[in-house]
Amino acid sequence: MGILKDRFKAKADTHAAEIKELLSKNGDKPIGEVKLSQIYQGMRGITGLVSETSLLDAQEGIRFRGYSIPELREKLPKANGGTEPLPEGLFHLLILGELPTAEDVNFVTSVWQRRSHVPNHVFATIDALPLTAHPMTMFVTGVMALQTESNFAKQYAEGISKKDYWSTVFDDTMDLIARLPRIAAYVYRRKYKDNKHIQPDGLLDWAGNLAHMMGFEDEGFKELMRLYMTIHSDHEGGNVSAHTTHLVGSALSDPYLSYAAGMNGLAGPLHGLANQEVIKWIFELQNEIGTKSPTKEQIAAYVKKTLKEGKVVPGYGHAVLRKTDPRFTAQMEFSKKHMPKDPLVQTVWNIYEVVPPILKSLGKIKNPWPNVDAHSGALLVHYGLVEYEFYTVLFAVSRALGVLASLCWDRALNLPLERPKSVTTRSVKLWLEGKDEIWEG
Ligand code: AMX
Repeated sequence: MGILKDRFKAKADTHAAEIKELLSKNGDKPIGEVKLSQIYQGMRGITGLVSETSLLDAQEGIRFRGYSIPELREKLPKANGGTEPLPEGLFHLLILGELPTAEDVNFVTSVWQRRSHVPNHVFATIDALPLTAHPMTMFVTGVMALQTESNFAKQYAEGISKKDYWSTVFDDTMDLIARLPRIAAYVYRRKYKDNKHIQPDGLLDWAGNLAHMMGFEDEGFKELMRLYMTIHSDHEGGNVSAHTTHLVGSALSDPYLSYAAGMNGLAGPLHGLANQEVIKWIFELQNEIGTKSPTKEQIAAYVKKTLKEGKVVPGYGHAVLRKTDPRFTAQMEFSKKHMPKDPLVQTVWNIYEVVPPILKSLGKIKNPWPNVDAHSGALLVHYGLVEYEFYTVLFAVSRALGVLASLCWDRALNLPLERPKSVTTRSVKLWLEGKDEIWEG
C-alpha cells in the first residue's frame, strides 16, 4: 500500500502548508451572512464546512476534484473490454486529487483484493438479526461488528501522537472499503438467496467482485456496478451521510464508527433510501393502473394523487441542485445503450417528462428535476436485482469511497472537533429585544 499512502502524505503536507498560509492572510474575511430563517431551515445555504474531494454546483451538478461525470466516464481507466470507469480510479482521484493511470488503478484493485478478508464474527453478528431486518440494518450492524479490526482505535488506546492520526485512519479506510462488498453481498444472499453464499473471485475488480458475490455474472451488470459505484460516491460535504461521517470522525471516532454513523443517515427516505422508494412507487403505480407501461396521462394522475395524499414524489427535488442531476443523465445514457426497450426504463423516462411541470406548478418546490435515485432502480431491476429494499446498501458501498477519502483528509489536516453554536427560540426572542449577549451562552 506504500506508494499510494506515501503520495497521499506528501500531498497532505503541501496542502496543509497552503491552508496555513491562506488562513494567515485571509482568516478574518467573512465568507457569508447567516439569516435567522436559515437556522430554522436545515442550515440551507450556510457555508460551514471544508470537504476537499468534490464540489456541487447548483446548475452543473457534482464535480469530483474538478471533473464532471461525463469527463470522468471518458478519462478514468476501464476494466478489460469495458466502457465504464472503474471506481478504484475514482477513489484514487478523490484521495490524491490526480487522475490515475491504468497502473495506479491496478494498484488500488490489488490492495483491496488483498485486504478484503472479513472475520467470521461479522457474519455471526449479522446472522443474529431476524431475516425481517432491513438490509441497511444488517449492513451497518456488520460494519459495527467489523470495528474490532480498527487500527486507529487500537493505536489511539495505546497512545499515539496527533500528527500520526492520518496514518491509521488511512489504513482503516483501505481495509474497510476492501471489505464492504463482502458484507453487502453477504446481506443480500442471506436475506434473499436462502443464505447460500458465493466466495470472492480474487481476480476481479472491486465492483465486478461485488456483482459476482451477489450472484450476478452478466457483464452488463458488472459494468453497471462500476458506473453506479463511481457516480454515487461523493456529493460534497454537507449532505447527511458525508456530514455525519465527518462530524462523528471529528470526535476521533475511528473510520468504522464514523462511516456506520453516516450510513445510518443514508438509510433515511429523504436521502439514500429514496432509491428504494422510487421503484416501490413505480411498482405501486403499475399495480394500481394494471399495466407495466402506463401512459403519460396515467402517470400524471398518479403523481397528483401522491401529492394530494401529502407525500413526496420520490427521486425528484434536491436540497442544492437546481437542474437534472448529471448522475440521473449518466444512468439514462447507460440505459439508452444497454436496454432502450425495457418497459420499466421507458416508464422512468416518461415520468421524467411528466413530473417536472407538475412540481413546478406547485410553486414551492425549488428543484422539480430528477435526482440520482430516480433512475437507478430501473437499471437494477433490468438485470434481475428486484429486491428494492437492498438498493440503499449499494449506495452505501459506493458512498464509502467519498466519505472515507474525506475522513483521511480531515485527519491529515488535523481538522478539529466540530461544534457549531445552537440557540433556543427563547434566546432568539431575547436577542431580538436587543439582549444579544445570549449568543455567547
Ligand atoms: N415531491 C413533493 N414535494 C416536494 C418534493 C417532491 N419530490 N421535493 C420538495 N418538495 C416540497 C418539500 O417537502 C417542501 O414542502 P413544505 O414546504 O410543505 O415542507 C417544499 O417542497 C420545499 O422543499 P425544497 O426546498 O424544494 O426541498 P428541500 O431542500 O427541503 O428538500 C429533498 C430536498 C431532496 C429532501 C426533497 O426534494 C424531497 O423530499 N425529495 C423526494 C425524496 C428524494 O428524492 N430524496 C433523495 C435526494 C437525493 C439523495 O440524497 N439521495
